[in-house]
Amino acid sequence: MFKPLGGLLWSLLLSSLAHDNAGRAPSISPRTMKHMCPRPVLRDNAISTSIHYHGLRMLNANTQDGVNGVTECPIPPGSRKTYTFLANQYGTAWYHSHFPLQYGNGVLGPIVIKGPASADYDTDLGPLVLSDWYYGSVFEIAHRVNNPSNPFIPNFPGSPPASDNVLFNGRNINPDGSGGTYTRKTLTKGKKHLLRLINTSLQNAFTVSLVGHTFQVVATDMVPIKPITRNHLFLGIGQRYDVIINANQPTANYWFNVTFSALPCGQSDNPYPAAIFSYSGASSASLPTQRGVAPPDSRCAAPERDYSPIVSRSADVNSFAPTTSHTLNVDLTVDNSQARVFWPVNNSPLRVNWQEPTLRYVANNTLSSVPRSRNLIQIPGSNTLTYFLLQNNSPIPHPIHLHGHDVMILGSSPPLADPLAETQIREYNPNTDKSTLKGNNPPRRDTTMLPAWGWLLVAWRTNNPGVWLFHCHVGWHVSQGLGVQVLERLDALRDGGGGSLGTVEQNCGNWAGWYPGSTWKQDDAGL
Ligand SMILES: [Cu+2]
Repeated sequence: MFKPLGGLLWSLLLSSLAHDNAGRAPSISPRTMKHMCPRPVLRDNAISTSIHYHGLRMLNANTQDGVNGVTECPIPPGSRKTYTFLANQYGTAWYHSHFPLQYGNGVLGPIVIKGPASADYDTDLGPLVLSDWYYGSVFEIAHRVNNPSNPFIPNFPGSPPASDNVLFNGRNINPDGSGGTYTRKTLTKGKKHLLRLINTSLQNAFTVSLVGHTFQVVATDMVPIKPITRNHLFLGIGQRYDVIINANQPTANYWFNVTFSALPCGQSDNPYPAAIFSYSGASSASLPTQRGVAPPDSRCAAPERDYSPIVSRSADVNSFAPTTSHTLNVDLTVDNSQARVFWPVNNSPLRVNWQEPTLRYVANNTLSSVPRSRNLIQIPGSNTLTYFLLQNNSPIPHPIHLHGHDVMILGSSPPLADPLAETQIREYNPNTDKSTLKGNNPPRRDTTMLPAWGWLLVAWRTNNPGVWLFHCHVGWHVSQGLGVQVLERLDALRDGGGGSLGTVEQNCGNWAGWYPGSTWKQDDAGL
């Protein structure tokens, strides 16, 4: 049974990951930071949690990935867990609860690991966290999203509500004008400013633009790229961009605008979500005067093809041929017997068991008894490329996130103008689609969009032993089953290549003692 979070006390402690003496460097080089120990501590008497570090690869540290039911048991009230890992990337990431939907109630935050950038800048403005926000508890809203007979959009089972607001670093004015404050960032005229954009939403995808200015993009998620200038940027859920803003306009205040696609990847009841970028010297009491022009509809997709990573990786696309075991078919279904909406993958909605994390099966050599509902896929090879083709048999686009890796985005079908008017998937067709694939240094990131009624082809190298969640980052959808677990390099994982498997049990005893008497019972994917 779901319970609202209202009135409960949270204490989430996370030591800063910023490395304040690692400034810019003239060229890209890896930096390694040791002894980073984020310490989320839950003090609460009614609910568990599990903290995931979105975008951090957890190289050889799968046991620290923070996914309840996969890499650990949930952290019950009164218990604690210290996550320990080597931060071997730099850039912009975020942490969030992987307990179902919980991050939609605010259990999230940005992570910045400072390092070099692929273009020069003067000032690091830090993160700008963009989040949809709902006045009710998302646990309560979930009842209606899951109920096929009472959807938020009539006759569309599973349709979610529009967000009540959009927050910028946790703040905004109330859309009805009754209170709140705009988030402001300060620009210095003549200077270049690095800004770290993060979409931490439960459901909303955003297009962002800054009136009178452009964005020089230098990183996609945690992958530095050759600098490329954009007038506006689309951010699916979980995605980040590091951008440089050149303050070359007259001293004034400027709107930083969020706009939405007309397609089904997010709407808000705030018609004009915005923050304010003020040149130093401009009146901090006044609002910007130029409202700006809305960018073209994103169609829920980023034009990612031109993003060229600085560190090149390539995949052989000519020899790619779809296989049943590496094709993931995504559907929207209604189970009338349960009166529930599901998002199954290959006809199976994912459901983990909090009491039986998948890594326990690895440790105990009992993988043959893993139930079908865990959607566990063991992939072959060691340090070889693995390919996955995703096919979306629905009109809803999905932000697809892989834990433990950046994926090469080899290709995807073009976004449709009006997917709700369509009824047929365009499956990947080698005869016509192979020539559109990009294998030579393709865009690379940890989250990318699966188009409505279309396909997405990604690849990664099996160089990180672990059980990695591969899922849609719409909170509703993963809770309704849209995900699989990928088991990579089992032998190395058994030998401690993902960290000591003994740590998997750390909170399981406490959790098993608490859960039977709690009023909170798993009734979804558990993620
Ligand atoms: Cu989805």
